[in-house]
Amino acid sequence: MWTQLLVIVGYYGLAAPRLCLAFREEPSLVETEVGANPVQIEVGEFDEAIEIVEDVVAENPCLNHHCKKGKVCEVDESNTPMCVCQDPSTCPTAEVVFDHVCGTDNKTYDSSCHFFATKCTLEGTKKGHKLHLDYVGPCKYIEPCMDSELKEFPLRMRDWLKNVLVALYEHDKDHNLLTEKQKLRVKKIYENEKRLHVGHHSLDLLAHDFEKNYNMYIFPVHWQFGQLDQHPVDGYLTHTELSPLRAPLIPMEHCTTRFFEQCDSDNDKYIALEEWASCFGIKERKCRHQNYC
Ligand SMILES: *[C@@H]1O[C@H](CO)[C@@H](O)[C@H](O)[C@H]1NC(C)=O
Ligand SMILES: [Ca+2]
Ligand SMILES: [Ca+2]
Repeated sequence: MWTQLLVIVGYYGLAAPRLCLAFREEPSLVETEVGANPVQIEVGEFDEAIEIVEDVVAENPCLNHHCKKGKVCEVDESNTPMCVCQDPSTCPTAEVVFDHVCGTDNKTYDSSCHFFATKCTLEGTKKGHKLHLDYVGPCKYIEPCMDSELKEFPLRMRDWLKNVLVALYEHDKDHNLLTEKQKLRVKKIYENEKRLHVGHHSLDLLAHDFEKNYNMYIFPVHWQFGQLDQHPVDGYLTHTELSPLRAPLIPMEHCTTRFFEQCDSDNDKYIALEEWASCFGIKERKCRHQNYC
């Protein structure tokens, strides 16, 4: 499965903004709506028009008011902006099955918009607190993950993370997916002739390679953590932060859920950098900021 997943990697890498947008529960900028405002687009040369824009901004306090996913901005009688739950029926209709998402309640939602709007209506309840976006696509039967399979999971995923990064590096000639500093680190892996190339490798070989070329795996593991740890950047992954990686993976890799559950070894619902590293067999190192590891 992980070999096929490389296709997604390209996808994951290139479409990362889409995935992030789809699953981020953090305040999404209302800027998109500003951009969509034809008054603004057409101003440009006309001074009068610019004044109109200022009026619009002054009149509509919602333009600069950010609401988190599942909420929309509305003004009350005193023209004060506030975030209220979005009515799910105002969500754009899902066009493809891929837009559907499965909640942790094992219910299929038309889109992530429908999901977050529904979650919002449950805010403050125990049910709402426990409800998360589980995975991409309609709910389906996911076969149980056996202990033996769970043991294989980090070996394959570690190899996959390394391949993801190398693939991103290769694509990066056109896109700026990696920073210069990151490129230098991946270049070392990419150019290392001892690198295990993409393919279906036996577990023995994967384990052997990890032992032999341990250093090649450190950066990919830390890099992925840094990619996910964004809201906020604090060395911990929440369920929402983990979502861009977890949600597309679950339908294809049935051990994903168990793996990340056991990765949270102290069971506090957060995956700390130390927990993450140790899940992948990376020894703890003395570095506070994962970007420099
Ligand atoms: C979740 O729903 C799917 C599709 O309706 C079903 O096949 C599956 O068995 C359900 N899973 C659980 C854990 O109830
Ligand atoms: Ca975080
Ligand atoms: Ca934890």
